[in-house]
Amino acid sequence: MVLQSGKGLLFIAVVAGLVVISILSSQHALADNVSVVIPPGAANPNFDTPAAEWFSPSVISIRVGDTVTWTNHDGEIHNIASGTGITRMEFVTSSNVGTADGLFQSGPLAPGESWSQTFSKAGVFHYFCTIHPWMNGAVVVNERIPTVPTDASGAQITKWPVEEKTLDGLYEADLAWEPHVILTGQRETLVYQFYNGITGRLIESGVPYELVIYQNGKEIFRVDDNTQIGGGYRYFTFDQPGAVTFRFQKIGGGSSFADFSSLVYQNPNATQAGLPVIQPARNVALGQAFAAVFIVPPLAVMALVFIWAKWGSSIRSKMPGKKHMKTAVPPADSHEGT
Ligand SMILES: [Cu+2]
Repeated sequence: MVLQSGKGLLFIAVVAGLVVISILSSQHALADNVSVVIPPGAANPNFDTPAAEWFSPSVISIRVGDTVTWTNHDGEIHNIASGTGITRMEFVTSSNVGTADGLFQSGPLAPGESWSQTFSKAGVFHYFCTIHPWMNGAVVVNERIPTVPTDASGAQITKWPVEEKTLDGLYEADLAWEPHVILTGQRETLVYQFYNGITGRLIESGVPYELVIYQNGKEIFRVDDNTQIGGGYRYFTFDQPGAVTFRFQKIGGGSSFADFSSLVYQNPNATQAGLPVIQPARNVALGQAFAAVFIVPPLAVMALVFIWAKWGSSIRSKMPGKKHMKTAVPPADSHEGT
C-alpha cells in the first residue's frame, strides 16, 4: 500500500513536472532575454571614464514578458533600482541622491555578477544605481502584438467580413477592418454592408444608420449616414490602445444595434518616438571633445594676447610692411608739390 501511494505520488510529481516544463517552454517561445551591461568605468562620474554610457544600452526596448539581465563589467559594486536618479549637474550642485520607486530593486552586484528582472506590464521604466545615482537607464516595455486579429475577448477572428445581426434580428451587418490587427496611429479602413435579417437581402441605398465607435467604455466617434449600393466605408485612426466596439444602430430608424469588437495595440513605432533620453557618461572621448571646443581655443587666444602685449611693439617695428607704409606717406615737412 505504501509502495502504491508512493508510485501515485511519483506519477503526480512527473505529470506536474511535465506541465511546468511545457508552461515554461511555451513562455520561452514567446519571451526574450535581453542584456544590459554596466561598462568598465561606470562608477566614475568624471571625464576620465572610458564608459560612453552608464548602462549599455542606456535605453532598451523590449516586449511584455521579456526579461532584462544586467551584468556588472565594472570594477566596482553597482545596483539596479527602479526610479529616477540625478543628473551629473545635480551630483555637483546638490545633495539629491535620486528616488527609488520600489517597482524593482537588485541587491549589490559585485564585479562580474548579474541580476534579472521580467517585465509583465507595458510602459517606460526608469532606473538608476543608488550607489552612483548619476547612472541612469530606462526599459521601454512594448505590448506584445499578436499576428492574428481577435475580438475584444481575445478570440481569434478567422472569417472576414465579420457578420452580426442586430439584437432584434431585423437587420444584419457585416464589417471588415483593414489592417486586421489594429495599431494606434495606423489608418484603419472600415468596410461594411447591411442586409435584411430575415430575408438576407441587401439593403438598398438611402437607408439611414448610425455608426458609433466606443473604446475602453467611452464613445469616441459617432456619425449619421445612409446606406449606399456597394456598401459603406470609412477611415479611422485610433490614438489609444484598448478594447474597441464598432456599433451600427438606428438602421432604418430601428431601435436595435449590432456590435463588433476588437483590440487596439500600442504602435511600437509610436513608442520609439517618445523614447526617454538618458544623459551619456562623461567619458574620455567626450572629455577630449570638450577640451577641443572649450579649453584649447580660449588658451590659444590668451597666449596670442600675451605674446602681443609683451613683444607686440618690437614685432610691429620689424614688420617690413610698416616700414614701406612709413616711406610711402610723405613726411609732414615735405611741401615740394605745392
Ligand atoms: Cu553604481
